[in-house]
Amino acid sequence: SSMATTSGESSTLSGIPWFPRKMRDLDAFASRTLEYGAELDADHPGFHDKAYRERRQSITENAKKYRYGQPLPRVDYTEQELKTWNTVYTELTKLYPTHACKQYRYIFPLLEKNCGYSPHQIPQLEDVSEFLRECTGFRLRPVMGLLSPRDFLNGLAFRVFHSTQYIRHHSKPLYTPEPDVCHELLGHAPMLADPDFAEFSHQIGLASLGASDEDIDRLARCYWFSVEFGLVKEGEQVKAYGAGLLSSFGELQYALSKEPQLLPWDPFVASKQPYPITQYQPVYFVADSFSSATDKFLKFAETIARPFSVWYNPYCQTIEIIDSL
Ligand code: TIH
Ligand code: FE2
Repeated sequence: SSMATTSGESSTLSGIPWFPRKMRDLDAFASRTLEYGAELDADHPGFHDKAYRERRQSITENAKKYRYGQPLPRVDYTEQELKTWNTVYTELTKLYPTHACKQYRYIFPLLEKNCGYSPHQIPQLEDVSEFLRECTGFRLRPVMGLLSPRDFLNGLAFRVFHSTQYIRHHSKPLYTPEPDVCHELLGHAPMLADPDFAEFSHQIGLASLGASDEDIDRLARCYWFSVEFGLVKEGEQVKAYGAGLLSSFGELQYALSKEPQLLPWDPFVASKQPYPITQYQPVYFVADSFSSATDKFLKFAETIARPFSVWYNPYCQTIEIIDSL
């Protein structure tokens, strides 16, 4: 039988890693960030720049304080930050017509019209989040830096996308190894407005709930080779849909050059494929479409051992557990 248990309880299922059961449970992630999160690594271009570090800290403090239901913090960006954004925006928008997938090209002008996307202003997460909610039910949530793959993927199960709000260091506008507001708003946000892509992302999130550590690793690699660095066929051509490409002027060109190796999207292969995080990817996976990428992903997700299945209840914003043992 398929009896859903009472929704929204944060009770622990014995032997299963904890996972959020209701939207408000995501508040628990706020203080847990990794690596570049609270303190910058020594080889980061901003490491020795005291003013940059302080600025970043004042932005991430608000992300840390954020709780479910509050409006997302607004940031009054400085002249220098706007200049960095202007460079990134100006260079990338030259490439989108030839390099970005058709869903991206369709949505981008809508963001210009509705959310203040322009070379002269950094859109506010709150405005973009509201727009996404109307398109696909996705919303943004501010985050200090990198979350653990488990927390980050769990957020997707609620159609919540955790976004940084600070900007990359002005010395290196065209590539950064870590997420920043350019990466979130130019890379991720436009794609999250597409219903098929949103569904694909949601399914990765659902598969991650209560998964073992090994399965989280496999899912994180699937996520990396799709949502972050995915390519998609468009007739005879190949275009980018991965956010890490759409936010990097350098890597976007490289990905569609003859240099990297391209493989057909196969989550069974992608889930085992290692990858570098501080340089261009040697391997990319090419999907036929987002709906076929989702079908293939769902076949893969069946191999994730879990003694229950889950369903997202969008009316209550809760995870329902079905056939729990
Ligand atoms: N490399 C991307 C950029 O320069 O915008 C940022 C990231 C991609 C993947 C994780 S962070
Ligand atoms: Fe990302």
